[in-house]
Amino acid sequence: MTVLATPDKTGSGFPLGFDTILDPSPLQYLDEHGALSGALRDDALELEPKELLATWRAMVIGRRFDVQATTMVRQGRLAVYPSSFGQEACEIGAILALRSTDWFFPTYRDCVSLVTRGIDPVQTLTLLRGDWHCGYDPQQWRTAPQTTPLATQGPHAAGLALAAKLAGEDTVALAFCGDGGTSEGDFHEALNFAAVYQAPAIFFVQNNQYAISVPLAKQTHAAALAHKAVGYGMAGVRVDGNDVIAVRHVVAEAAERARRGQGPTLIEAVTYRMQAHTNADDASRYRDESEVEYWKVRDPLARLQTYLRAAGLLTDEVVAEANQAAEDLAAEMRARLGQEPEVDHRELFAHVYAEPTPQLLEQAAALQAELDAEQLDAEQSDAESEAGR
Ligand SMILES: Cc1ncc(C[n+]2csc(CCOP(=O)(O)OP(=O)(O)O)c2C)c(N)n1
Ligand SMILES: [Mg+2]
Repeated sequence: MTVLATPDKTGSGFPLGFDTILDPSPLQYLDEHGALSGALRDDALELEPKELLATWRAMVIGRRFDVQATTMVRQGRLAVYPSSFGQEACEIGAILALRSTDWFFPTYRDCVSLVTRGIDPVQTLTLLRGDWHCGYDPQQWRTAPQTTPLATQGPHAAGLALAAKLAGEDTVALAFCGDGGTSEGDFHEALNFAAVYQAPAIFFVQNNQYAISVPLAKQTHAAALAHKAVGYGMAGVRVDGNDVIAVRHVVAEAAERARRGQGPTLIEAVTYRMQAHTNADDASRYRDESEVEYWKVRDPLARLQTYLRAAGLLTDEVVAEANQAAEDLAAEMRARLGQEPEVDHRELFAHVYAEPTPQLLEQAAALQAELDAEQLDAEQSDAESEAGR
């Protein structure tokens, strides 16, 4: 569903029919059986077979990364991991539609996107190991640190997009956000600012139906989150978020519009959070297994795979190579995350303010005193057990 293709300022009236507003059916290229669907049939497949295979391969690798990260949490090697299992069409399709010179503003759920951008997989997990920094160089990768405070990345993306426009660059800024994040003030301020200044920004909402335990019906009364674009006078589109070809297509189109000076786009991608919110959450307390089953058959990876098989593009060799690459990645994650990182506790206080406040200095001294006392205790009990031998 394209909510608003191009704002019509010529005086011919509101560019939307009410039917369009009330029809929230998402744009789709492949249906859940991997067969060609309706609306995008003619224009979406500008992707060469080589690119389709590369997209599929990135999904295989992204999924393996996700499964491995979930396992590493259970082993105590990661503090927390918000899984994006089942959201790969969004995580990967959106990134592959960007240029490497574009900026990306991810949330905590978007490690798979970072991996797809080419960032070292172990570095992408730095924050989730409990470190104070994001692990990679945001400038080098044109990827902001993953944000945990909901929707704060929206204004960052809007600001960067406007700065790029003023500098005469053709950079686009894409910010991810969850369905829950759309209830934050920051989300609306970002959209309004970007629309007023016609900033080359894309606001991509991964509507995975839940904000922790809060279902979409309690998040909004609107028929579609994409409708919010209308209120800000920007283009809006609702896409099947489990259809990677459709996602790539709408993001590429939004980026093209932004580069042509036609301003921001709001994309709502309809998908599903297959796992619990994080390992700290028990989803069975607030949703039915039948709902998960419904989405299982809409799996984005299986859908593309079926399509590629039927098209004769996916040979056994191609599958074997991708699976091997995914297993190599998982093995590397196990090996590198299995090592204890070198941690200097003083770093906790080092980068909070340019000049540390008296309170910070006091806390740093208290922690040091506690660690010194622990050390002394350990040395004394070592000496006692030595003497007792
Ligand atoms: C400003 C802010 N308020 C509350 C929270 C606590 N919180 C963390 S995740 C979350 C739910 C977010 O849901 P959604 O935006 O749909 O993203 P998802 O986790 O589904 O990807 C909430 C409320 C937070 N991180 N930041
Ligand atoms: Mg959500």
